[in-house]
Amino acid sequence: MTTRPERIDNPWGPRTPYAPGTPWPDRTDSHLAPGLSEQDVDRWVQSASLLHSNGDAMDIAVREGRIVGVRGRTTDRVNRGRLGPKDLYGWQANHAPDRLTRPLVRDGGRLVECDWETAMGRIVTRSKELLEHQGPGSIGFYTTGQLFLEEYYTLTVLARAGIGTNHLDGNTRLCTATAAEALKETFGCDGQPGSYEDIDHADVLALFGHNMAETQTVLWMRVLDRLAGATPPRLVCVDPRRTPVAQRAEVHLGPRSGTNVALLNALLHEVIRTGRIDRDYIDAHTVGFEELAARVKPCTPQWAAGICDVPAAAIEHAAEIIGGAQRLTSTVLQGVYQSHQATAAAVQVNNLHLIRGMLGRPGRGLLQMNGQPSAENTRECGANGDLPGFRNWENDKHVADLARIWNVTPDRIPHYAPPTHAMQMFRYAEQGSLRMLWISGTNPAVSLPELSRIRSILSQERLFVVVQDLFLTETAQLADVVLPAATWGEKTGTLTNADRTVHLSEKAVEPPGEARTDLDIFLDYAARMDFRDKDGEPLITWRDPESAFAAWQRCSAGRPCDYTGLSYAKLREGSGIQWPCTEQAPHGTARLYTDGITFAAADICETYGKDLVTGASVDPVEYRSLNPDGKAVLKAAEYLPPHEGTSADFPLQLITGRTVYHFHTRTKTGRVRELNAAAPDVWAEMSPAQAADLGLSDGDMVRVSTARGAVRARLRTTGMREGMVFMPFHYGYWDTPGGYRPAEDGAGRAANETTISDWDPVSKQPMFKTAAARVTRDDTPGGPQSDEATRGRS
Ligand SMILES: Nc1nc2c(c(=O)[nH]1)N[C@H]1C(S)=C(S)[C@@H](COP(=O)(O)OP(=O)(O)OC[C@H]3O[C@@H](n4cnc5c(=O)[nH]c(N)nc54)[C@H](O)[C@@H]3O)O[C@H]1N2
Ligand SMILES: Nc1nc2c(c(=O)[nH]1)N[C@H]1C(S)=C(S)[C@@H](COP(=O)(O)OP(=O)(O)OC[C@H]3O[C@@H](n4cnc5c(=O)[nH]c(N)nc54)[C@H](O)[C@@H]3O)O[C@H]1N2
Ligand SMILES: [Mo]
Repeated sequence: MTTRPERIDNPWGPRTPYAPGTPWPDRTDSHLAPGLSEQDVDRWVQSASLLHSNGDAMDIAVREGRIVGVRGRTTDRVNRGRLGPKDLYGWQANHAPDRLTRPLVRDGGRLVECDWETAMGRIVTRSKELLEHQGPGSIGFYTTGQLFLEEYYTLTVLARAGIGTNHLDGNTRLCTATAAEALKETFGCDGQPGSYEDIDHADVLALFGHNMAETQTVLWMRVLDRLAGATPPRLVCVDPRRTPVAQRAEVHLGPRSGTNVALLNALLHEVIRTGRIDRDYIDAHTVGFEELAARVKPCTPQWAAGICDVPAAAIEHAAEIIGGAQRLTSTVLQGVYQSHQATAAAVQVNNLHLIRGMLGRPGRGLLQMNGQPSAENTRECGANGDLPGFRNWENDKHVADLARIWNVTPDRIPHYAPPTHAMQMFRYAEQGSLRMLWISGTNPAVSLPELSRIRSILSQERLFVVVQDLFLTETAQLADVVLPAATWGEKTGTLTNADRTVHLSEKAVEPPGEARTDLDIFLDYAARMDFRDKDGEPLITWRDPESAFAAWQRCSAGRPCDYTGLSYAKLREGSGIQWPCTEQAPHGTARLYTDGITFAAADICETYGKDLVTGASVDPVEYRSLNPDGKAVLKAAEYLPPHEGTSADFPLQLITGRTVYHFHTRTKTGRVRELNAAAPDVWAEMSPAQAADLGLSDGDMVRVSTARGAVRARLRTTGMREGMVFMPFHYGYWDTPGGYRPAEDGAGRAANETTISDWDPVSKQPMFKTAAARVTRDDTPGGPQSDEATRGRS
């Protein structure tokens, strides 16, 4: 046995306890290549982590033109110097020997290396052919939450005003579409209300479907430090698994998956029944309270206990804690967003805050979390299913305003229907109306639901697939053109974390071989396509990150996500700054909605809202009459059972998610020794009682099957609900040890072989956390490693 690095065994490091209302103490974490000390570092280059949404600020250590380590930025508001395991070790993936260094094109069925001229030439020829013969709707772009703001903005302009297609979305659809939608439904507009500093003040913390300990390790360090200090906050956790968060909670509610709305309605019921509401706040700042109160009236804890299979007394206990809070901070993440009735449930957390007046003050923080490092920018820049600057596609004045900024006629910007969501884009490709799909910074052949279907869509002869990535991923292997991208540390740009903190990440080293930055690739394409504005001048006038940032600032001016008070120079002098940042608020803005609700008025709002059951749009006239003064909307929702219930064939509920050591499809973390050794292969989790019931025990090889497909995994018995099985979704096929692959009738390694093509009707976010499955023993040879190390921590 080799010894494991310290921060693998203890991801959160040592405690620095602190009391409420005092600043979070500093602690500077760093990791350098073996044998090096700080004296050996030539220079430190400012950056922030690209392996989660927390926005951990760090400096990159450079020696002889190579990255040799990282150190947390002690001055930064987000982490005060701390780094998580992926931050500390993840940079080594930049040096992976199998980085793509030259473009590839498909010739005679095989991908072969070529020069940029050939690769871009093919893309441009196909784009022009399609535009001429099939129109702009035949071209789609599927991007990510992992590029920089400058890159998304450029992509948005070239797709929406250059090509003129409505088919542009991000993998943020899989990630934070529900966060955006829930904020839009309640506040009329996207934009995180709270701040991480709320954790410093909170007397109650409530985490809904958020395994913060493993997915935002540095934010969890902040919570752990509060829990270790004087007058700690009380902690409520809602998660069917006994996660590290659940283990520290005063009340842990572990509902059946897909029942969040029932549970939240019961919490609302109790808070209202016991009169723990803030009438003045409700009257001044909200509409819809009577409907909400009527809707949750029958939702007693006993009623919810029957649906969620959680003791009624535990629900009452949680309601008492939440109802009694003076400074309530809540977070919501994938246990809500990727589960059944995603938006309806996320909105009920907003409602809890509104009826208690828990908004816009220190400790009164609402955080509809993000996941990816720059998901916020994908949303702001309109590279997801929205228009840039949180503009409303149904408001002609907003479209005209955008047309003015881009100097095009309004009809150039598609707004005949909502921007196409990712699952619909794949459907169009399946049906044949979409003929070119340009995928940047995402690996759908592992991360989308029902992989056999995704593979067959991407493999079609008639679909021209472009993939822009660092590696020859499972998706890139199916492409017609592969473009080698530069990444974090090799390019300059900005990224905005889950609490609106904007960081600058600077280029530290040269990218490998001929790899180019995503910005340069998009700019090159726009130039080759010769996109023009309405005066015949080039549509895109910027040439580098800083001028792209300036262009975005003009687009953001006067909108909620106003960047006009920021600059690269200002970010360089200091560290992270929260938007809106303007002349009036030059140091940024900690919290939104400190003086009431600001962006919900009909002529400002990003949306007029949707029906929480069907997703049907509310029309503008109805919105104006419902909400004439632009207040927050308290939207009630009825609990509905999950679409795919359990059955005799598939008796277990299947949920999928993450481990602390890996990021998504492991393209980076799987290539880092420390991280990969900590969790080298796929496993399935079950409670010991559930396993015993099936005649299985810890360490057995099992097959997890659903109506879509199956996965072979090693069984781990852990603390979680009975009747349930959990799998991490990180493992794909690029590094399959014995070459085991999903055969027609066999089982694969990727959890998404088993997940369902179904999504929330409101946010269109796929349901990775509600499916029905069967688990059986599987003794076929080969398959996941039995390495003790796969146990990691749990
Ligand atoms: N280590 C690591 N960190 C990451 C990432 C990573 O891949 N690895 N990815 C980043 C990204 S993009 C994201 S989106 C975030 C995601 O961060 P999280 O949302 O914290 O992570 P998940 O594991 O997807 O899901 C959270 C929890 O939801 C629970 N859950 C499942 N079904 C239900 C349900 O019906 N109700 C409730 N209440 N809970 C349920 C699961 O048991 C799980 O513990 O993490 C970010 N940080
Ligand atoms: N079953 C199940 N499925 C899930 C989830 C789940 O919980 N369960 N979670 C969903 C969520 S929340 C998310 S966010 C998605 C994530 O799903 P993906 O986005 O598919 O996962 P990643 O592995 O992060 O893929 C990012 C790709 O971008 C490449 N890349 C990294 N940096 C750069 C860069 O600078 N430029 C370019 N061009 N490429 C770059 C990486 O090599 C990698 O191939 O998965 C979703 N799928
Ligand atoms: Mo995500």
